[in-house]
Amino acid sequence: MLNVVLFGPPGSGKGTQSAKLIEKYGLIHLSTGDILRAELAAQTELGKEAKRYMDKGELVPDRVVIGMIGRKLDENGKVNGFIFDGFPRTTSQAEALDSLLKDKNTSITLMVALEVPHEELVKRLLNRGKESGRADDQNAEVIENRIRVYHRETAPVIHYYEAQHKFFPVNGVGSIDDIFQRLCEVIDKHK
Ligand code: B4P
Repeated sequence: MLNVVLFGPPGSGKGTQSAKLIEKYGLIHLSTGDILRAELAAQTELGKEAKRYMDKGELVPDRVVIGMIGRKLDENGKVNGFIFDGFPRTTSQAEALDSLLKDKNTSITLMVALEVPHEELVKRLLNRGKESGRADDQNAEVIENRIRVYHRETAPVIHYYEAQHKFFPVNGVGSIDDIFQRLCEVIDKHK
């Protein structure tokens, strides 16, 4: 199986590139952000709990997202592999993911991390906020908090994969197609 963690700060292009990668490699896309937004739209108890965190740009508690990913892995039995988009976002989530995959006799192949400067992230997210209606993209303070939370809680996940020699940074600035080519080169080399 090919199991890719697509990593990067908010607005780095994870969702955008995932859509292209799943098509090329025939993978299942698991985006915790998308799953949480679907729960929110369906007004489930989980969605209502998640909303309290997402609206402020904070991370949803580990137990909630780990449970969600566990259920999604169980729903998808025999597949080529997965793209994990926006997950893991904490070291505890990374440890839990390793253990969930081990139960299925598989593991993470590599982590590709999109690197984009701060100002570009803010610009992209505010732009998306104008069109998408996403509450967390419309408020500059919430965007800054998401980026702060990324540096404080999520960036340390890099060390987790670095220690396993599975971390590969990729320049996330440029055209969507150019960035896609860069990602494919890294994946093809290590799959
Ligand atoms: P996510 O849905 O994961 O949102 P994101 O990281 O902000 O966006 P993404 O990275 O997918 O967007 P993209 O760059 O593709 O998370 C939202 C919230 O959910 C979190 O704040 C948190 O509360 C919660 N959450 C999710 N997962 C969690 C977890 N595991 N644990 C705890 N909480 C969790 O796109 C951004 C914009 O840039 C788009 O408009 C796109 O068109 C544009 N863009 C992309 N590539 C570009 C390029 N090359 N040039 C110019 N623009 C580009």
